[in-house]
Amino acid sequence: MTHIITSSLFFVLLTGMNAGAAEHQHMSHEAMQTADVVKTMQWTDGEVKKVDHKKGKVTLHHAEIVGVMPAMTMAYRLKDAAVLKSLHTGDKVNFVLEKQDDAYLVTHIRRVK
Ligand SMILES: [Cu+2]
Repeated sequence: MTHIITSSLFFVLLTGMNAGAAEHQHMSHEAMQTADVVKTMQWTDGEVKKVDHKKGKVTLHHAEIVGVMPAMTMAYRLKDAAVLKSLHTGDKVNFVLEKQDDAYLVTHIRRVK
C-alpha cells in the first residue's frame, strides 16, 4: 500500500517537470521570433561623400537609423568591395547595414534617382 502511494507521487512530480519544460521551450521560440524581426532589412537614405578603393570603404552621409545611430557622415566597409566600382561621390543611395563584431558593414546598397 505504501509502495503504491509513493509511485503515484513520483508520477505527479514527473508530469509537473514535463509541463515546465514545455513552457520553457515555448518561451525560447518566442524569443527567436523577436530576434528575426530585429534582423529584417532596414533601408536607409544616404549620399556618397567619398569612395576609398584602397581601404574598400564608402563614406556615407545618411539619415537616422532608428535604434542604431543618429544621422551622420561615416565611412563603412562593404560586404562586397567590388560594389565600390559602381559608386561615385554625390550618388544618392539606399543602403542596409549589418553589425559584424564591432563594425557596421554595408550589405546592400543601391543608387536612387
Ligand atoms: Cu555612424
